[in-house]
Amino acid sequence: MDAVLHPRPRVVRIGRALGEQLGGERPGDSALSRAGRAVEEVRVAGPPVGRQRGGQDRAGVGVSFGPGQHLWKATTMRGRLITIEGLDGAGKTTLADALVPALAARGADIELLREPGGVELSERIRTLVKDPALLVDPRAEALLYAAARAQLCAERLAPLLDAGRWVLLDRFVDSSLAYQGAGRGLGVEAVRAINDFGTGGLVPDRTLLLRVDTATRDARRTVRGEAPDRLEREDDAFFAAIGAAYDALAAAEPARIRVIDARGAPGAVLAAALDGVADLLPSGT
Ligand code: ATM
Repeated sequence: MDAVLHPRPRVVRIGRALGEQLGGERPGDSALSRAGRAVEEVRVAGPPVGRQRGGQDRAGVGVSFGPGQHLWKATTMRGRLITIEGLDGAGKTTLADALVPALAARGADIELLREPGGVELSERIRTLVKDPALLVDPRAEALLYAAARAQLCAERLAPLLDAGRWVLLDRFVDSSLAYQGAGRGLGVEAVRAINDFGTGGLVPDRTLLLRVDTATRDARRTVRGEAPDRLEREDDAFFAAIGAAYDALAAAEPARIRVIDARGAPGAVLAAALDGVADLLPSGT
């Protein structure tokens, strides 16, 4: 999938040895051997490409010619992973509900998922981590979010992306980096490490970071009128640390993370979000 650390062409070749390097899949099992997969690209390459992505490069076929030189035959149209991030009250849900039909109208075969959640185990973990009656140590909290994410990746995300679908995901690893890494003070790199383990290193193609001021957040949460969950009971310093961490992540990865001013009306936020993913859309839309 293109949703990876190193945005290189997605290629897989025929040949048992190579197939095994690309995550252990045998040639006959490849997703491209199934019907209806579009071919994206043909090229010649030297050393194995995508090995570092492990099982993420399983779709496709190709031909190996000999030591160090291979015809990387075909790549498949892979799905896209778009994530939405931001503090509670930033308007993630409102944006997600509008963005799905807007992207579908522009040719994306898209599914909306949320974190923690999206599959049974992860939804149950969601109930646990939000429960104000539970004592949850910060490290346990980080591991619970990572476990929910690992299950979502294995059970739902990877199959959807492998099948060429788009996924709009309400929160992903950046939430853990900001909330557990910075908010809980566990350290961004420590939290990144457990999430790399959980996701196999999956990185979104694009992340839309909704930024709002505290007054706007408070007003929106008041309108919602819901009882605060376990995390929402934290103090201002907790959320200030999370906001600062999100800003630092965006500054470190400007190509992936697009910051959106989410103080405005839903239509304006949607327009900014569409602008933020325009380059990923099928051409001509
Ligand atoms: P939502 O209510 O935005 O879906 O998220 C659930 C809570 O879990 C949210 N709480 N607040 N405020 C953010 C928090 N969360 C983390 O702390 N770490 C994570 O990795 C994720 C995905 C969510």
